[in-house]
This record gives sequence, structure tokens and C-alpha cells, in this order.
Amino acid sequence: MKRSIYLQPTGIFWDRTERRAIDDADIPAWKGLPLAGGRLSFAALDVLTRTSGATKCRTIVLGDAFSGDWGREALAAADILQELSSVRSRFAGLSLDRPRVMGIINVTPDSFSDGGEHANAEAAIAHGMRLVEEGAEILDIGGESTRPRAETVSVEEELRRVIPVIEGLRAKTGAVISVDTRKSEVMRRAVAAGAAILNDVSAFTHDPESLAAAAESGLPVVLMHAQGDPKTMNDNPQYGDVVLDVFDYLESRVQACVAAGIPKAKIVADPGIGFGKHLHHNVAVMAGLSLYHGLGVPILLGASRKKMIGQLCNVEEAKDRVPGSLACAIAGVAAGVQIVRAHDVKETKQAIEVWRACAAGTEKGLE
Ligand code: 7PJ
Repeated sequence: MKRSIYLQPTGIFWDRTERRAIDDADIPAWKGLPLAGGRLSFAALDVLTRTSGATKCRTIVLGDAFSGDWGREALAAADILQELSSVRSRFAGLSLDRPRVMGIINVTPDSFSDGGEHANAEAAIAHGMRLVEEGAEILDIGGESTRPRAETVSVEEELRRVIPVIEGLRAKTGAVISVDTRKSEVMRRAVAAGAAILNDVSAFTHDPESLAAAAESGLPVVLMHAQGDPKTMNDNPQYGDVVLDVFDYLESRVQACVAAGIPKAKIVADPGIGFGKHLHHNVAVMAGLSLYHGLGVPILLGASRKKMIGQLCNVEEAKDRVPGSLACAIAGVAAGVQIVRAHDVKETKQAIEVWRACAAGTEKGLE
């Protein structure tokens, strides 16, 4: 059943607990709620309702959320507030009280040109080691391009691309290794090779065996929203309200995972920038990011070098989209996103750390 009410945290600020303890200890109206149990708090809510297809929005301060009469929505509102503010579990051993950067390693022929197979694996491993040096805490290794219009690759080819890279990076770095795949067989073999996270852009809907394979592995998972298959997904995406439709989808996939035996504490959700979304959908999702904390799981954002940035700023070459990627990363972190997926790890780390220090007003932001 679809929800009739959604709550999007707004009025998000850095929680200066020490300062408030002295100045406003007894002014509860000033208190925000912690956003996903982290260092950001929110002071207001956009209350979104869907009636006969149209979304209505009203903004209320948090005090009114507690004292107001929610009528039939009282239980739903209390539930969402709880999900929005509760502390998130560690993910693949990483605490999520500060943003983590997932570095991208594409082991696809167009990403690592020239040389034979061995050279490709070696180049990918060297690239991964460099990303770890630059501060990536997670490495996301993918062997199937899921870019718009990409052709599918066989299981054998995908295994041939990713397994040596997972093994090599597992041996050479302490980074948490994530495999970006939609295929159950690749998942199983990646787990045996040392992967610690399963990242599936189809949220375990592409391969009928993938959900069981994930549950059996016991590993944490990333569920991403996409509409349609990569080959055709950007031809004609359709939404009622994209921000809310993505929420509904992710909520249903979280429930499917839990039903299959994956504990909620091992799930991360991702709204899937660029996957079956036009530019106006992508920017709407970016503006709606804080809503997704209502899922009660950590949020991952992957906007790095994507077409959205090219479209907004008329930048054809993906490698020229780094500044826009950093702006997206910061927009995400400012909305409480816990994991940022990025090609340009050094730059992304720098942007996040400087933003955190500025938001906190203290170098503790860097902690
Ligand atoms: C994403 C991904 C993303 C997650 C890709 C690209 C396309 N996995 N895999 N989120 N994108 N979780 O990097 O441009 O946004 S492949």
C-alpha cells in the first residue's frame, strides 16, 4: 500500500551541542532532532501528501510537529520521525557518523584502454590503491557498464573483469570492497574473492536469484532505484512525483530484502541519479534527498561525473564534470547523505572536509 504522508526534514543545521548547552539549554523550541542520528539536526519538516495524483506540501516547525494534531496520520508521522532521527548502524564495519567516500573502479574496456586482460586488471588494481591513498574507505568495483544504452555483458566476461581486481585489492589494501553487479553468480564469486558489500543498481530485481544469493552471503547491500533497464531507461521515464515514487520503490525493496532475511541494519538505499531519470527528475531528487532518511537506513549518493552535470553546465566530457560532481557531493552531505560514490576521491574528500569544518565552525568538523 502506498503511503499518504511523507515527511522531508528541512531547516538542517550543524548541531553545536556545546554552545547550546550554555545558551539555550531551556529553550526547547530551538532544539532540532538529529538527522539520522548524526551531527546534523533538522528544525522543520515539509509535510507532503498525495491526493489524486497531486502532491501537496506544507512546512511546519518541529515544535508544531510534536504538539500538532496529526489526526489519522498520527502513527505514520511518529513512525517516520523515529526513522528520520534514529542512529544508523555501522555499515560493513564503518561508522556512519561522518560521510564516507566510495571510490569507483570501472573494469570495463572503455575505462581502462589498451593492453590485454592482465594489464586491465593491473591498471584497475593500481587505480584502486591510489583511491585508497586518496582517502576512499570503500572501493566499488564494476565490470558491467550500466550507463544509458550500454550493452549487457555475459557472466563469464563480468567475472573475468572483476574477480582478479577484487582479489588483488583485497590482498593489497585494507579498504572495504564493494562489487557493483546485478548478477547472482558474480555476487557469489565476488564474495568468495573478498567483497564485503553487494551494490546492485537493480536493487536485486534484475536476476531472480540475486536476492537469495545476497541473503545467503550475509553481507551488507546497497539498493539503488532505477526505472527500466539501462539499455532503454532514459528513453521515456514516467513518474507521478519522482521524489515520492523513488521513496516508495526503495521502501518496497527494503521490505523485500528484510523478508528475504537481510537485516535492515545491513541495508543502504540510493535514489539512483541518472537511472531512468531526465534532468528535471534528477534535480528534483537532489532537492528531495533528506526525505530518504525516512527509510530508516543510510543513504548513498552517486552523481559523480554524471550527465545531469553536463546538462546543467553544458559540459560534454565526463572528466570535465569534477567541479559539478563536488557540488553534488556537498549538496548530498548537507542533506545528511552518509556515503558518497565518486570517481575523484581526493577532490571529494577535500570538499567534504572543508564543508564540514565550515558547517561546524570548528576544526572538529574534520573528526
Ligand atoms: C551508481 C552505481 C550509482 C550505485 C553506477 C556511473 C554509472 N551504484 N553504479 N549508485 N552508478 N549504488 O557511475 O556513472 O549512482 S554506474
